[in-house]
Amino acid sequence: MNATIKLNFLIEDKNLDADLRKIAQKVLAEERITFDEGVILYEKGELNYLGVLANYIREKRHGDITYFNRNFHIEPTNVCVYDCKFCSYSRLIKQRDQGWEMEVEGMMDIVRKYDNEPVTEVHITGGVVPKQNLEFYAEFFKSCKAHRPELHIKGLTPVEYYYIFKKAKLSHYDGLKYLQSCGLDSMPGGGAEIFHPEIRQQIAHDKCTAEQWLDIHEQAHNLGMHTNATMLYGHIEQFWHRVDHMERLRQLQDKTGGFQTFIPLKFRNKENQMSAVAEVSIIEDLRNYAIARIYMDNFDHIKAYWAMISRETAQLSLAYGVDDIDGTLDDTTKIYSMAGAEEQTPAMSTKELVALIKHVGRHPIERDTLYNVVTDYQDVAFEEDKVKKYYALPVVN
Ligand code: V47
Ligand code: SF4
Repeated sequence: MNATIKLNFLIEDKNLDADLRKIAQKVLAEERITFDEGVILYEKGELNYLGVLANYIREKRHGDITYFNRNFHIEPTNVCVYDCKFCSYSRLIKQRDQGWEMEVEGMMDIVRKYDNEPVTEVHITGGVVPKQNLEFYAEFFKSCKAHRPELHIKGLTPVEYYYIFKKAKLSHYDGLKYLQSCGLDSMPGGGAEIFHPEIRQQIAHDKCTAEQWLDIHEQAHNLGMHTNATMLYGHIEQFWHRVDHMERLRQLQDKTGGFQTFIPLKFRNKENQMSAVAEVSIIEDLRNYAIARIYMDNFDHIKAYWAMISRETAQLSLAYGVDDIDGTLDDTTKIYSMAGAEEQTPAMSTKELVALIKHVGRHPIERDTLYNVVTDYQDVAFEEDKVKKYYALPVVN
């Protein structure tokens, strides 16, 4: 059954709650849902209902297309001046002997490791330390571009930039403009956590505020850069805090149009100061992706970060609004493995990613950071033995 028929079926269901029917009608009419309706979705929306709405929007925008990219990560340090309660990965300055702090040359060694690989993006993020300052990143961005000009640098978050620009006595706009001239191309979505101060104060009390995070993205957009946005969910926040978070992003997107992708990040509870907080279920993950797809009507893409939620959940998410499952990557990212993610050494080849997407009836496309098509894999066949590792879940629709 196609997605439109399913949505109409649902709207005609006499047993459907009146609020939920109204929201479904709005989705069919392509009308924006309100803050209160966002909360209603979280409070009353069952998985099947949310899946029908989110998949309708997903297929209307992208059909079966599912994007991924070929990237690698550099985490310049895991030492950090901040003390986020959910962070399993960082070490405080006083414990810096237990962590790592790279020099520009060490980062360039990682870049050179990929010289013969067809990667299109380097994703850089990590902790915040005084010596990795404006000059440090300027030198790295310049060296990276000198070595491999076409490699897209998706680098650092407002958490790092707020600290670096304050020390350098530069405005957000001037700091970003300077680093853009050194080679910075775009910004990943990290550091957003939950914007509302009631929660932010408890989980990330000493890093940049919501307003500072949003302003740095706004200035990046003003400079013509594209950026992503994340939301760390499933810990001590309530549903309305998630809606508040998405609402702030939706408003900035109305203003600038500079966001590409919204990435909900599931809180993982291993070895951090919030280990007593239970993780939410996979059902809640899927509900959350679906509500994000419905609420964020001005975001083109919803991404599931497979390294964090497992390959199987990433496959399932493609029926709940997600159209992007991030990149092929090496074990260079430690943020999730240290927090208890299923993937302890997250690495997936292009063949594996393609198989994963095809097994749930979707159409794999390798993209670059800006969603230009690099390779359409729909009709590319790989050897069977590479795909047998995964469950072949039922084809969607
Ligand atoms: O900001 C840290 C999160 C983020 C935990 O833009 C945790 O393409 C869950 O932003 N449980 C960094 N999450 C990663 C990130 C990202 C990832 C993939 C793609 C993109 C993109 C961005 O990781 C942090 C924080 O929100 N995080 N600790 C944890 N225990
Ligand atoms: Fe530092 Fe980022 Fe960890 Fe917070 S989440 S402690 S800013 S590395």
